[in-house]
Amino acid sequence: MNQGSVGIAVIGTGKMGADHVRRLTHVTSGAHVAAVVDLDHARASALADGVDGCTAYTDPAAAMDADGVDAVLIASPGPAHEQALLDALARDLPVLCEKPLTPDAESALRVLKAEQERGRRLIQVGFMRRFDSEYLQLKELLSRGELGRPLMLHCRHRNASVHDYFTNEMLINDAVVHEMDCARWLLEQEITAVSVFRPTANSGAPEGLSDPQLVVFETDAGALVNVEMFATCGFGYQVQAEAVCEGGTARIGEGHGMLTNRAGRWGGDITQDFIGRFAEAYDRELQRWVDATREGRTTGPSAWDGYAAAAVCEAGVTAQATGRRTTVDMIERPAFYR
Ligand code: ISE
Repeated sequence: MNQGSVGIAVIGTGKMGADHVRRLTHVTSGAHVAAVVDLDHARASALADGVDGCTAYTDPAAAMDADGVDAVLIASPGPAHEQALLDALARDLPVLCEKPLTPDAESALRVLKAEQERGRRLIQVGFMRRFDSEYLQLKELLSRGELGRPLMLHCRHRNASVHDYFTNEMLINDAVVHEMDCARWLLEQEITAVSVFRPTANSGAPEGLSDPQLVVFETDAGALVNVEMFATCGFGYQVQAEAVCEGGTARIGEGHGMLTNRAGRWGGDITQDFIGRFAEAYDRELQRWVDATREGRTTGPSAWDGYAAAAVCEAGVTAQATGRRTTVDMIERPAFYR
């Protein structure tokens, strides 16, 4: 590491990758972007030009082999993740991989196997909600047990809009996947079955997308989690959760920012996308990853969490397509990830 600063190769320079390059350059301490990678060389070069000492590549493996690259941040589309993860593991490089770990459980298992063969954890999965201050508060409250056993979680996940190419499967794999991870993490329970219900579709949704959808998870300890997933609500980005426990309830995500009174009305702003809503969570996530990497450790959501989410997504997509309650097919958690 150059004077203790972690040199990072950022793979993928779309919305998320570009935002992480900005963050690593201007917000995170102890790290710098040494390389950016994109199949679109012009896009990677334009980004690299704005960062001192950063080189643009089109091949992830070439960037990983470059002098001064100590760690990898994967923000490319999901289907490209497996190869990039295996390349990073083969080079013993710590990785922060945006979700999904990989697009399906079978490929996620290959990644788990490769990581276990290295003999130590190297992968952190980018489930950023685990770093959001409100989610952390809720987690802390549930862990202290003051409210008693959690029985239900009510979740709402609303996007203002989505691209025209957004599909029903993406609604599960791209969006509801966050609730799968949060439910597992908050409740410390595994999801065992998924059901999906579709009310009358919003006529403003892209062709072929049935939106909103109501997704229900059952857990191995008997809790129920319901998720209102509304990807085209039109008014903004909202992520809310309420835990219902034996001794009380706790709710987060109300977005109590500044409230104004004006012309006979009161109100406030609604964030418009996840980059804004979870800005602070992304900052904390990256800082913790860099700090752990500098100490030679890997923390945060693991490849196991990425695999578990992929397995639940598979059940979710089947439940959505068939209209039937679908059980989750998962391997036993290996001792390595306990
Ligand atoms: C997007 O890919 C994300 O990861 C966001 O966090 C999520 O809220 C959004 O629905 C997804 O499309």
